[in-house]
Amino acid sequence: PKPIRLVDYRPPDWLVDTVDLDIGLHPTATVIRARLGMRPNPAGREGAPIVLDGDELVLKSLALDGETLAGNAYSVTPSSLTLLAPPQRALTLEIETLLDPSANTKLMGLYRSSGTYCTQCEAEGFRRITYFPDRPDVLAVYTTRIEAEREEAPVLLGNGNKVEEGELPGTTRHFAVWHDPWPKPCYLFALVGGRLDRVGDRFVTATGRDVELGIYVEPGKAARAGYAMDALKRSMRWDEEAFGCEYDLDVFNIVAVADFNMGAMENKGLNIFNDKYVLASPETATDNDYASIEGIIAHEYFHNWTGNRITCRDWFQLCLKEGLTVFRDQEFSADQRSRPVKRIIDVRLLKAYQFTEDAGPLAHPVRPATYREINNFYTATVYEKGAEVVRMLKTLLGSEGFRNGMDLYFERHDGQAATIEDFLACFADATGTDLAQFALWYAQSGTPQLAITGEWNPAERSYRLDVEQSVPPTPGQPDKQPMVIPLALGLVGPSGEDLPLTLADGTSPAGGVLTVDAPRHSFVFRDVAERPVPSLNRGFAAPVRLASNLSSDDLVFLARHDRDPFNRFEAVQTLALGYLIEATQAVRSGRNLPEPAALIAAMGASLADPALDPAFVGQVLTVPSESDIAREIGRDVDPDAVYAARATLRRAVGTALAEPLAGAFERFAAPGPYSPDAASAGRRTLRNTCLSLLAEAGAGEGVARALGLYRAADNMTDRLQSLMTLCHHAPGQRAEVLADFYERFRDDPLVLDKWFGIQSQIPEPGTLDRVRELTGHPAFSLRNPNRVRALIGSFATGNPTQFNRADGAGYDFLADTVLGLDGSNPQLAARLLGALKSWRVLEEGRRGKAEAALRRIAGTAGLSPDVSDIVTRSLA
Ligand code: BAL
Ligand code: ZN
Repeated sequence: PKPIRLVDYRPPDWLVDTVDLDIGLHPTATVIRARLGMRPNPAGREGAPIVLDGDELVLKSLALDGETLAGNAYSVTPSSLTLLAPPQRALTLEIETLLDPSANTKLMGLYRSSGTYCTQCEAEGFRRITYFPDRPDVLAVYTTRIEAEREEAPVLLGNGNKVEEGELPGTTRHFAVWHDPWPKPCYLFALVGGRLDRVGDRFVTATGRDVELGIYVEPGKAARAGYAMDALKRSMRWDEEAFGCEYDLDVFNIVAVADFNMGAMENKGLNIFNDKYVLASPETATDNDYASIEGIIAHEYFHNWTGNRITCRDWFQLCLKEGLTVFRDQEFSADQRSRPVKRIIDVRLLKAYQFTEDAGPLAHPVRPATYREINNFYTATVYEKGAEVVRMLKTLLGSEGFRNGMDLYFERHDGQAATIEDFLACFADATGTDLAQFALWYAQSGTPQLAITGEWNPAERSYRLDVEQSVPPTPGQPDKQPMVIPLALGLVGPSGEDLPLTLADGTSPAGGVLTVDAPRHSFVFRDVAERPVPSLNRGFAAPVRLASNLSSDDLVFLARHDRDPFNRFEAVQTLALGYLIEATQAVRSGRNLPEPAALIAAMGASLADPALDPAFVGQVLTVPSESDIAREIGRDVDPDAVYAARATLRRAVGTALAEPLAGAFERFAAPGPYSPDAASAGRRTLRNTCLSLLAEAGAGEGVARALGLYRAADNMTDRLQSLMTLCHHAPGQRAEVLADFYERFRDDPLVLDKWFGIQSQIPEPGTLDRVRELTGHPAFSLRNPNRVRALIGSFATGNPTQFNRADGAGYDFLADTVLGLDGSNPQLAARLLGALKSWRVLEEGRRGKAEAALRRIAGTAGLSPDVSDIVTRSLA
């Protein structure tokens, strides 16, 4: 396909004001009758034809203002329906199409999941339901009549409010009519029909509107939807309080389905979810699952204002709704849980996914300027870096300025399809700030790097920071301009207190934030009587890589004393990464490994500090992942050496701190029955981290404790974590516990995913054969995205040594899977292929084998646009 370019944007030639749909659900022959009230767009081209998008549709009839159209009045291609010379006035188009939901394996458009009819229209799925101008800047009011067999689909749901329902006399069919008064783009259309159980509740909004809430799940699973409902109500209240956003319909429904390409979808008034992000019980869901459910329920709900009431003009603006909504859900979770720990978790994910993406061939700006397949841009860059950019706006403008900008955005653009320029203009206007240079965050890809040197001058009692910024070259962007980077910092004095930050001219940086907007700066602080240690990029306020002249002693000092908890954590991570990079080199060259004494001391001090939140300590004790180490090394990476270095460090920590680790494991045992709250979850994180270190070191009876925990567990967090520890560190026990786990949960698909995932991540040579064998397991299916991600996705992204086997067999397996899946579910196939995006950092032998696998895919005829786009960019 030809690239689509942002600069080519043109307003639509025709607008759609109303859409009336009449949908007759049938497993293989669903009939869609669409009546579109259209008119020429005054901002479009005069006399333009009506061009509608379509994909895999069968056109049954077409009428204009009630008259069937002659065959020569229109043309149909596999991707469009064109009315060649329509009258240039308001008109009504009636289109009848036929589709087969059961054959829709792409899970885009209307399909069936375990017999339930459901839809997914973002980004371009509505064109698989009817012919339509499938672009987000065409906003219409929808009325949807859904008809189905009562027996097959007693529940019929649509967008908006239900206005009518009834039986069809003399038949076995019934119907419901839903009307959504809010104009919306077609990507927010949804319908559901099925045999589902409902959990109901109510919510009274700030102005007293009574909203009926419903969560629909597969029969028998209603008891597992309680946490999602609670999270929904908390989200609705929070959005009123934090952003002044109130819900705007009488009904809000959520439906959980088992087969879903994404995590969830924010369709107006009818969110459809991957059931993984709705269903939870202590026995089946981990603490992380609960936290994800809370975050994703909030995310989709928050889209009601940031995404739905104000949508995107075109798909280049995807970050307008996604980056902003991720920022909002992160803030919500931070308010509901521990703010510092939430930030640590978010930054870990940002580095793992976004920094890695930004450093490889798939790097793209937060707002891309071109794409071939929009499905491939639902990325960590658009979502997570997009959220960081919004966070930086808040840091630079302050809470009040940020809120004023948001208020203006809602006021000015409600009901519109907006752009990033529109968004930034609201903040510029509300605060009188020039954001022209800041806008580069949306246009330039690559992770900016700050090189900072600090020097204390005792004679002048001053402290000088020399700051240099650079942005590395990325695909299509060899040269970069300097960015606006908020540098949040403190100068920590010898007693651990922050020293006053007074610049040479007597001013103090507002909120402790310096603005770095040139290639080089020197900041001089005066009245610094003692040598401070600078705490840089506090709270990870800017998503940048940082190199500084802090010594190992400085980092140990910050780990103990910094009042910014994020940087206390980060100091330990920086020490660990420094050690791991050196140790990896030592492994490769056969040298003795360095001693991690300073690092172990810093970890030990955290473990011993009773004032610290256990969840925080758990993070401190979690050393950087193999992919983090590989990314930091950046070239000529040998995954086996990385693994060996990391395992050596973990063994050293487990051995040296055996006693306090075992002590913490005992001390933080759960006082009562399971509760998913953040404090209880934090205790479990810490215990399980201690256990895993002990087991790795063969110390502190780690394996025996893990076995005990597995057997006694009353919750999935402990059961899964102990199972993982046993699978990795107690090969003798592995078969027995895996079989036990399978027998307990064989009928529970979401838990079975965990069973598949755990086996695919065992870091030893037999794993690829095991994964291959598991693809033949009766419970494995390429049709269920969760299952594919659990077994094959986690092998490719969560098992670096085995995926990156020196013989290339891991790459060949992935390539075979991608090619096998591409015909049925190209979106999922393209996602899996993304696992190869860092192939260029590998050492020569593996790099050659990875490239060969990519070239084999590239040379295959008939690739989907999704896979073709990823493979082409990966090889460019
Ligand atoms: N809009 C796609 C799913 C999400 O980001 O909410
Ligand atoms: Zn979203």
